[in-house]
Amino acid sequence: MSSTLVEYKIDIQKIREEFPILDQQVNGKQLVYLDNAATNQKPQRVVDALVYHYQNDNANIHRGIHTLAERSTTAFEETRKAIQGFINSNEAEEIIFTKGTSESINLVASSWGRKFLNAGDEVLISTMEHHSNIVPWQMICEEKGAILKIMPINEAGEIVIEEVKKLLSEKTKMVAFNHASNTLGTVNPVKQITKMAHAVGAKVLVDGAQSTSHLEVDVKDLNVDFFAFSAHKMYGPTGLGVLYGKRDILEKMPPYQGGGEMIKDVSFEGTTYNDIPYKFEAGTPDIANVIAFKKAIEFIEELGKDNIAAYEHELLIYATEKLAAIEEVKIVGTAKDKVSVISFTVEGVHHFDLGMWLDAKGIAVRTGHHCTQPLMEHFCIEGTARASFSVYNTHEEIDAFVKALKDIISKFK
Ligand code: 7TS
Repeated sequence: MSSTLVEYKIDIQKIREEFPILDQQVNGKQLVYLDNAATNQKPQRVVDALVYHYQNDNANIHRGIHTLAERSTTAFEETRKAIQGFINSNEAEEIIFTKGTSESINLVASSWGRKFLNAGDEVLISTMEHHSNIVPWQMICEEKGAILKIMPINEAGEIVIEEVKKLLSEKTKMVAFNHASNTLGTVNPVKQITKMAHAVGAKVLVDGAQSTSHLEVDVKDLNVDFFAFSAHKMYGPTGLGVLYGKRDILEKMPPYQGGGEMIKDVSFEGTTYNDIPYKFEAGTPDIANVIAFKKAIEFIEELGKDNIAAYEHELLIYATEKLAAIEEVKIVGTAKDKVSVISFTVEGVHHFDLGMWLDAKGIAVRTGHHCTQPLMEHFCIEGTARASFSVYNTHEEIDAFVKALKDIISKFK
């Protein structure tokens, strides 16, 4: 892992003022929230936007011509445009709203897979995928008689590129992998793997659930065919996600679900479907959350991805060094390039006990398999404890976490 410290401009006091939830006692102790890879906290402007929408503008979108419907529709579509800018897609129509990364991947596996996968075709995923980027592919492969293949990883938790080269062939139709691992923190070489996949004619889906709040994401530069992510992991509301897809591919895909909004004309004789993105947005979407999500994007853009990445990298290095110095701690995931996620095991202490004891001291970490059971199997472990940092975390919080961890370890000795 690179320890080069980059200059950043972060006014931590000002940032934390936007997150009143952080200022509370849990079990009689100051809350230290280090479960950001699961979901991070929402700045007040996101909460305010939700309340404002319901108090002032609430109406169903696209269908009404009255003023509230127009206001709601405009605000909803403004978020789509903001996301287009945020990930630098060609057009706002390439942005589809979903319930989250899971639904985005299910949409592609189900719609693209049903049309384009045939018996004997291969889908390539990696060892470090979240279940959301495994199970939908298993389901469609089973249905179509396609074969799921796995890109191996090394002991540091990095995809072995030499092995990927061997796995790719003209049979490979889809390569799906994460931009950053939720369990290991590994940042994967998206551009490199995408180039290799395209060279054999495969499409590429990148699960960006763990990258969009930490790293610069430019879908044009990455040249991926699909990019999936969740609002709630980037300071936005829960239950909302995005699927980016290249227009020419989305246009060839059949609808994912049927219902209102996704049609042009319906008769009992037959139905014509709407244009993208609406073809993939059946039913009333999560209007309020979409509108509030724009504020989360503004929050990230105001701080600047470079600043966020540099500050979080410093937190990562600081915490990694402190944890590595504890004899009983083993860090799982030591890739050169990581987002601010540290998984670890502690000799003699089960990760669930660790999570409970830390919670008793006000410290929130995640424990378990993190929905990456095949990855746990690779490392021959059942689970880990995981500390993950967002831009509002501080060095003092890491100190409190490390001190609590040391206290717990000494009790178990
Ligand atoms: N992919 C990755 C890499 C993830 O980290 C997650 C959620 C998902 C997909 C699914 O996202 P969703 O919004 O559809 O649920 N990861 C985690 C986690 O690490 N702990 O809780 C959720």
